[in-house]
Amino acid sequence: MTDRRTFLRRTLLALGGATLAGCDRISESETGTKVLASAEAVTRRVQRFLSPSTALAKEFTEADISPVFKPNGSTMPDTPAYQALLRDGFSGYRLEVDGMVERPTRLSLDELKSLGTRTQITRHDCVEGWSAIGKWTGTPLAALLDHVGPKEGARYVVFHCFDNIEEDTPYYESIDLVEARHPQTLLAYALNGAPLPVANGAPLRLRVERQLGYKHAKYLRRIELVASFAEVGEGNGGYWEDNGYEWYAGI
Ligand SMILES: Nc1nc2c(c(=O)[nH]1)N[C@H]1C(S)=C(S)[C@@H](COP(=O)(O)O)O[C@H]1N2
Ligand SMILES: [Mo]
Repeated sequence: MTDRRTFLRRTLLALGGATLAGCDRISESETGTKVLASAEAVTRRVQRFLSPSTALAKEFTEADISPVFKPNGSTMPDTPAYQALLRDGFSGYRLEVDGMVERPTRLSLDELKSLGTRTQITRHDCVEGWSAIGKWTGTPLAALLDHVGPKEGARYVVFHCFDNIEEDTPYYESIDLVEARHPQTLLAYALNGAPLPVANGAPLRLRVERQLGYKHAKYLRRIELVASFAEVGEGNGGYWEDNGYEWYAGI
């Protein structure tokens, strides 16, 4: 039994690797895009097989917490909407939740907190080659999904942010509903026991612990449920994905 599983895992890994190795060559052709998309689907399935959708990312102890949690990307959104909220200490903040949901809503931070809360100490890995361990407190995204009721056919959760990462280009990200319902996927409002600092995404940011840093959208403005993210941004599921990064950024 163990041998068969090991064999199956190795085969799947090899298959995923082989498919991906051809990426550079095939991406130039028009069909390349489709092949690439399916290669990524293979990676995702292989990864889900190796670590099932319920597997937890490693959690650490208080002693492991990094003295400084390095801020990266946007660290002070300069949009008027964000600046106005910041001036009032985010008292006027409402998270918008809409798209393919039964009960679209706008929630204050207190209303969000009342849906449930969880604290976890995890390691954040950025593609730029640095990591940091932090203690995050937030509302499980699953609890919010239960509150709004995804409609039949909804497949992805899109996170729209307050910051323009380039002039007139807002940061955004997306994950699928499996990742969204994972117990460690949080809408975090605190870091290391204090309200989330502006540099790290105040007042609310995503934690999606089994994926790389750029998936963890900061400065959440609006959460939208969709059947496909083809119509959002440039259609690849996130700002960095529109610039060539992979949509599924499993660690
Ligand atoms: N809205 C928004 N979210 C973002 C980014 C950003 O520039 N804007 N940068 C991403 C990247 S690349 C990383 S590594 C993390 C950094 O989170 P931190 O600033 O708390 O370290 O946020 C991610 N989420
Ligand atoms: Mo990053």
